[in-house]
Amino acid sequence: MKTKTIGQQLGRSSWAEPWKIKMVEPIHMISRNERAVALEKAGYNTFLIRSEEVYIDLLTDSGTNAMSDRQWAGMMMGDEAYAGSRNFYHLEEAIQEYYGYKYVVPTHQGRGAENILSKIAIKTGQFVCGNMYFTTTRLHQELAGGIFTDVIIDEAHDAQKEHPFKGNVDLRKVQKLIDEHGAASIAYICLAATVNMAGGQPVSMQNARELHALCKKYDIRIFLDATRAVENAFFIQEREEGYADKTLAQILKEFCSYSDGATMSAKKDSLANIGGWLGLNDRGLYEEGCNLVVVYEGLQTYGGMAGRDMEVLSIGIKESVQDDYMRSRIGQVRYLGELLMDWGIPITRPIGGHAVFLDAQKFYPHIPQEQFPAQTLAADLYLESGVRSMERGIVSAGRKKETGENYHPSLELTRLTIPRRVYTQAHMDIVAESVKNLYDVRDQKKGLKMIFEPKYLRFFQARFERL
Ligand code: PLI
Repeated sequence: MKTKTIGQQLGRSSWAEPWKIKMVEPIHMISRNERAVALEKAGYNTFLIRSEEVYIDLLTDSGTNAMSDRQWAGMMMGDEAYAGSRNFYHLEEAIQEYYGYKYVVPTHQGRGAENILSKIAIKTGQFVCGNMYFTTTRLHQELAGGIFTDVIIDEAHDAQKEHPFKGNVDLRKVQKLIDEHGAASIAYICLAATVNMAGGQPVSMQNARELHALCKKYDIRIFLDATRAVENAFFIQEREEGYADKTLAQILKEFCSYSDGATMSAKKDSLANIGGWLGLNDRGLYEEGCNLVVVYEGLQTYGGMAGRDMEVLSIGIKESVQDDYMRSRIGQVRYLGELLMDWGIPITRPIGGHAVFLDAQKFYPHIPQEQFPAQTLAADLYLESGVRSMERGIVSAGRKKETGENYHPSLELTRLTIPRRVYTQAHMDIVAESVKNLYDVRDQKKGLKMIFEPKYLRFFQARFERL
């Protein structure tokens, strides 16, 4: 693995953001007693805590980005016509230019695109291969009658294993499925870049290229989950032979060229607070997508977004592929991760793109997975410090569609997700110190019991009690 530190790439010893702050939003910390009340009221689920009760909010990087002055200016240029808004055409042009897809169906956010793609591209009983699952993505695939099959490399299931491209697809797993069931049994490959549930781990260009060649041979389509594909491009530039001198924009375009289309949650990479799209190269599929977008999202020229949202997005796409921006983005995530590693705190390795994932099974070895160690860790971190994180383990994994049994994922993680352009290095210091303080008293902590479980995506609304 060719690794240069962020500082080395910049020719200096540290990294810094290529922007300065123009507007601030006050935050404050409520008392420990108040946090204890808030946590109990929220059923020990950090999704159910009010934002005002949070000090540093690392729940998610989704829709939590700070916009640039250009994006705020773009908001004033919203064309709020019901049909044919000029902002849609700006967005369409930006997607065509930077992601390379011919046709664009706008949606209110990523899962809107997942719903439409699943409905138009999956027949009941078909397999949908993925490089690990994502919660909303798998649910839409299953609701459309698909059978999700994990084809990520084995290394991804071990939080401690070092691998430069832990998000890679194991082509032998795809080939085996083809050999056993035939290519027609596979609806498509859902290729996520970078892999959220594996710890923000990237896919290499070589892997995408080889997957494309394999799928072409058998006439199987590949749809990219492009939600964090620019972050993926950064890792290719940093780690893969032949890409150090290419721009992120060039890498992104090549990466996308190995797919037939993409679903996008623009609330992440694209530096917006809302939005999504489905990109397609096939005219027939696009027409089917247009049929459904008017049922679930809105007209094919707004798909649930206001004109101003689409303008913000088209500007955000251009800002997201700026190399110096992305270096500082990943640099901040790495800064936090390295502090934690220096203190011997177990995290998923290598440090990924959008978040630092605490390895909850190693953090709380005395709490069995049935007692939700990652959920417990998220609750305890909030209680001790006001820092909000999120469970990415057995609660998020949910139940098997066929048997109703719990999945038992090998990864039991608590995610410290870094919003883009929002927090400073000093905030990262506070977060690291908070985790360290909790780590020092980890033996005293007890697990949780689930007392309410919703039917779908239970991690959002489930409630717990302290054991
Ligand atoms: O939250 P949406 O509907 O805009 O996007 C769904 C979605 C799809 N793919 C991936 C990889 C995601 O990470 C994703 C949403 N992620 C959230 C909300 C997160 O906190 O990670």
